[in-house]
Amino acid sequence: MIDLDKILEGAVTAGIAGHVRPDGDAVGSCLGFAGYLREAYPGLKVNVHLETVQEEFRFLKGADLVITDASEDIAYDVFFCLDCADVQRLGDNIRYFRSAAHTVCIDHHISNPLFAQENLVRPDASSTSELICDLIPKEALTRPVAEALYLGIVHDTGVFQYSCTSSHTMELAGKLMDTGIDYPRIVADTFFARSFPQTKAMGKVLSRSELYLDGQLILGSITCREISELGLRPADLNGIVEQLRNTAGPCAAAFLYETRPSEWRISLRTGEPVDGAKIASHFGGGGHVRAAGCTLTGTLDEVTEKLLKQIALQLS
Ligand SMILES: [Mn+2]
Repeated sequence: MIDLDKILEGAVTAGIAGHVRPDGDAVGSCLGFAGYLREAYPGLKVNVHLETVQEEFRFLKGADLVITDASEDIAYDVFFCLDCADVQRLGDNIRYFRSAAHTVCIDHHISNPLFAQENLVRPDASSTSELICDLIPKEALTRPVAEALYLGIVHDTGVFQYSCTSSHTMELAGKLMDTGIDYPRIVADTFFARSFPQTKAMGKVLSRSELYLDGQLILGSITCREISELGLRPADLNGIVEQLRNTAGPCAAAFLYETRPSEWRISLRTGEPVDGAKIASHFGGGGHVRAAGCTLTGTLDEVTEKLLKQIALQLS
């Protein structure tokens, strides 16, 4: 564990940032942590930097204060980098990491190279939100902080479903529930709810999905043109790879979405014997054994071919 009192001793400003295309865990851990620091260290000026905050997360306390453009020159006394498997995942906010006097990384990705001056990296934690919850004295947990952390844990565990969920995760989630948060609403409105265009996008991907490698891989894709025709952004495609993975038979699911012409983001969800993190890091990406991602360039056929080759290596 890191010692927050020691890290923040004498500090006047603290910056917190999560990864690009922030997901529930990135947003939840950043806002939960910021909420706690603002309450526990009243003299400290705390800023949160995130590329964007999705509509469904904006009810969280402090979401309206998030700085989304990285144009301002700020040199923080302490800069916390949350849920980032590597420093590049900070995107444009990397400038605040570079200019900070002291840097701290809090993360749960197994591929994390411990890139900050101080690192709290635990691959056995379900989420960065779980790590933040561990850091905070439980008697200091307030409802707004608990809402943010519960949201983050819910998103990274697939509502306590994935194998990253431990009994410790459940204990912490129980402590968060005890603050009186509306947990059914958090799950329904931020995890399961989809807009109509999102439902259409999911239908498109699922109906065109194909089996490869003797039925051991299911693969679905959508082009950037189709994404923009539906009025969606790549961030709106969460949940599709999990639906592919629900298919009985294949031990791996891949969802390919084109972020700009000929650039494909690949989301992997895998079961034994396929190690998604290994495949993703082969292509310069990262993630977890069961959930990982990377970016490849080329035509859909070329990208699919490259991916199949790597998965086939693990199956043989
Ligand atoms: Mn995470």
